[in-house]
Amino acid sequence: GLSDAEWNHVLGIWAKVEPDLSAHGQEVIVRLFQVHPETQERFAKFKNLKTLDELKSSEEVKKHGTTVLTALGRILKQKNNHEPELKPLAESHATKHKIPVKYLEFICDIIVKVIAEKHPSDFGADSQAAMKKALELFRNDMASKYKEFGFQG
Ligand code: HE6
Repeated sequence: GLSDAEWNHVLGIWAKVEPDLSAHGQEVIVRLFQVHPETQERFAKFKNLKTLDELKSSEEVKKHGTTVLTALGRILKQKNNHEPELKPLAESHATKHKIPVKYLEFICDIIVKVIAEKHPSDFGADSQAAMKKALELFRNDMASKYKEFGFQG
């Protein structure tokens, strides 16, 4: 797990993200689809978006980015006790969407990069290290829940 100091870093930077959650979420989803196009194919509703311009101007993409970061923020705020929030997310992503753990790693890396770009002076080395650790914990726990739902990830 993370120390109290590490959680303070994580929740401190998250408090800077939250006032503009939808812009962060939009950037994360657009970047995910650009860098890892195979992830976009998992979304029936985004198959029609072909160009970067279309992705950037899609209200649906923005809305989905907000949904994803809202769910992630709720999990981070539980610190090490995220089981009740994590379980339904793991269930839907394992059994319904069938999203490999590798894709979770992709999005987590992008989240760190987007926060670093948008908050250069508030997201120092300690803070970045803490966020990476929290996202690793999230992914590892998603992976073990996946297995409980019979998905090898
Ligand atoms: Fe997904 N997702 N997701 N997801 N998701 C979500 C929260 C998805 C995610 C990583 C989702 C995904 C494919 C997520 C999804 C629907 C992810 C919520 C709250 C919902 C919802 O309630 O609609 C992470 C890290 C978090 C917190 C891929 C690919 C990745 C990497 C759908 C295809 C699909 C869907 O609804 O179809």
